[in-house]
Amino acid sequence: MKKYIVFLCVIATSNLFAQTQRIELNQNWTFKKEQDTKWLPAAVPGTVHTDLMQNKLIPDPFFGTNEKDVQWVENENWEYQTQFTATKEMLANQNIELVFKGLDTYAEIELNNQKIASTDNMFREWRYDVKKLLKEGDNILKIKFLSPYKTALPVFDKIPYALPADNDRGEKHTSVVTRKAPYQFGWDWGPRLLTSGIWKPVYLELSNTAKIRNVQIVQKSLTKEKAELEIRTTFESFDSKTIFLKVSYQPKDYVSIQDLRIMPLTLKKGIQTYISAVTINNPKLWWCNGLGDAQLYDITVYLTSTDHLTLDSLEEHIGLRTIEVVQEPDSVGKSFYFKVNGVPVFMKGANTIPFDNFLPRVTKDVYKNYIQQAAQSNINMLRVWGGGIYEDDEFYNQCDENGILVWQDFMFACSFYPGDTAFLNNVKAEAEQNIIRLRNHPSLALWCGNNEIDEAWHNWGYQAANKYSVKDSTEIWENYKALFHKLLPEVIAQNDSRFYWASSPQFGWGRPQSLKQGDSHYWGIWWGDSAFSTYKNKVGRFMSEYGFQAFPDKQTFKQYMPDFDRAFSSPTAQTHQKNWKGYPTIKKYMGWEYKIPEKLDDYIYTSQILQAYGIKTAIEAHRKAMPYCMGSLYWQFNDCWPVISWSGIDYTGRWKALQYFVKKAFASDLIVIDTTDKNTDIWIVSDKLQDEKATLTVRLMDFSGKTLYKKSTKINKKGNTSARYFTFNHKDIAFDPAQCVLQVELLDKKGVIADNVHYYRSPKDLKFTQPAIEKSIKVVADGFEIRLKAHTLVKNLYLFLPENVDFSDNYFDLLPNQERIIKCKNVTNINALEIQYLN
Ligand code: BMA
Repeated sequence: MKKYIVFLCVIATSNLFAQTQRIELNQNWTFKKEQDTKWLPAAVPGTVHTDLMQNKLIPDPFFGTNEKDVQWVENENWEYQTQFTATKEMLANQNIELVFKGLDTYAEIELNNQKIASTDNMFREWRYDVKKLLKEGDNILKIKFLSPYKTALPVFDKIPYALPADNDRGEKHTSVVTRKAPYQFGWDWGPRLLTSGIWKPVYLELSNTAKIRNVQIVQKSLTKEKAELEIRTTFESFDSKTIFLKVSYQPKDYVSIQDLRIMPLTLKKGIQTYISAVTINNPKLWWCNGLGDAQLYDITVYLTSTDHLTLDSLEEHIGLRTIEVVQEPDSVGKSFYFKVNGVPVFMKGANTIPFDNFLPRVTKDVYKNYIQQAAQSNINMLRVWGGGIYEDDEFYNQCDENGILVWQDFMFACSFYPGDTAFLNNVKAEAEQNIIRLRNHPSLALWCGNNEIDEAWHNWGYQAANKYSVKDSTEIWENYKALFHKLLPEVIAQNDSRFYWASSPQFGWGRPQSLKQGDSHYWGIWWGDSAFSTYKNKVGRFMSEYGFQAFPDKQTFKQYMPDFDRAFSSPTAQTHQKNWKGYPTIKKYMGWEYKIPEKLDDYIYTSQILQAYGIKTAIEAHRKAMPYCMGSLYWQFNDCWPVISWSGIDYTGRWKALQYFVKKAFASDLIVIDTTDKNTDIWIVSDKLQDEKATLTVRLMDFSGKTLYKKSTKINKKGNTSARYFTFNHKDIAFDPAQCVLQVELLDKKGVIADNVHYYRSPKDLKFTQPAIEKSIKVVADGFEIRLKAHTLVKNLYLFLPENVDFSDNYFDLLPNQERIIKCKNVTNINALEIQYLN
């Protein structure tokens, strides 16, 4: 986390201060197709697609069927150019580097008509010494982006066999040789949009005497009394002089510097690392969401001259915590869980994909918003899945602040890759840079080599389907091992101390091994057409993927897919569903549980409660099985464009029913209702670390609210445990399973701390009566309160507003005679409120 000095336009900078300066080169950019003559305005950071859109040369690729009309863009070369002024004072600096935080992907860079370099990896940062190339006055920086598809073809064509890459929708699957975000080549929830451009900041970095390259903060020990840290500062010096290295630390947001260590250094020219030690007394620990504060400390390293003039500084936010991945043999297989600060913690979370196809649109505010929504959903872990990008710093900053741990994949997914030296060296540099960039984040929990590649090779028939010769097949697997069993673990060991896991999952699909050890992706539901109830049996040690699709919000259809048709046959409907079995699978499962609606709006709504019901079943089964199972990460948290997908939050930021259900299913206290033909068992899962006294209330009622059975019991709820607390036998109670609902509540002195409901038949077999809903709306300080009540059951009551508003709850069951008050923020027109429910 370098501190940037941002100049909005290039201005003359004085050399009076010797401190390293960064001068953003984000102004005056123009672009054109290589063979065109007219230069057009461009935004940097940006992408060629967003520039073309801005200049009205292509339509919005996210709208209707436009995706297909913009495919030509990937086959062209694009030129970008800017002019900036360099002053005499700027040129007087000892070291001047031109820094690109990210170039997408095949770029040729020229400064003042002199070629500087070619690049070939979107995930790398590029730095060039340009002191000799700059001149006083006007300078011209030009970057030619070569077609990401065509440029890769000659490399691809040299490989004598087909490397699998099933999601790549190009004529040739060049994604396997291109270090570019895999999802951009097409995925089963994403369009094919091969962007080009300066997708991250570009600036000149001016330094004198010495500058910091990076800082590694290593926690040597952590006790209640003290944290011992080692600060490894790597810097480059341009002189042989004596300077000071100062390290300050303070709890984040403290105004005054708490501690400052000053060390004199004698510089040698070149790159060197200096290690200093810092002890923090009475440390406050960093905890993950739900278990305590995510306390951060600011550590700043300064290089100063002997007269205390700052030469360079770098600030990092760290958290003091321990984290372990525990794999101990047990009677079944081997455990797989995370211990944070010595405590086993059940990981509740989701898989993220990139937040847009046009990445520079994902601003700091967008990240903040999404990560805060994850925290509000009681999530304590997000997996940055290997088919996207190493996320922006802000993603990890927000995870640090919100106590969300990150399972970090390297960017390899569902494909095989070449093993030649050039490819491996490119990946090595990519891995080194990203490990160094991310390693000080307390949120970072583990490194994982790839998504599903090991599993695909051994168990999904990738090897068999391609009919490889023994020689080719051996080579492909040797290349796999060179990358994921050798190169990546070695680079990690050199630069970080975190746990490395070669592939997620270790085993998949609910095969016997996958339920006994390692992490597991369970796709028997959706891909294998098994019923939702199968989630209860297929519980492994750490469920890192499982999911089910639903339609996005109906307003998202209005905005991006107005001509979407209920038969799902229109070109728009075909464009916005990327999974070949998507529509029929949703319909098949819907038919098992619900009456299939005729109208599109009803279908959208039903698909959402279907998905929410399915994933709730999974999460409850996973948490109930703790400590056998210690993690549940559903697929998938978000979308990158408007689409029918597995996400809980759609592209426009609107919550599907799933996200409201997840929030409840991931709460610290969870009630799980488990039934057989004979009994109903009530389990409570508590993630709180301490035991608590509570009251458990069980009430079975018919749909008009008549109580058929009621029982209240005092319990001692065990901390960090799942246990059964109550059972009743069905034969003791007379009830019609098609017309009754079981309500279970857990109360402490202050009121309800958890609740859940259960039905003894599928929704399609329930005999509803038409409810009369009483509704009143009150204006409150930050929005509205909607009071709702009905004398008969209202199942899955859905509040809809065309605006993207924040409802405190939605898609909930309004029980007979129960009053619910729903808070609603960010609303301008509450009169547009609509209510929908299941009938
Ligand atoms: C998972 C992911 C993705 C995919 C999803 C849905 O296994 O890793 O590759 O999008 O399944 O099919």
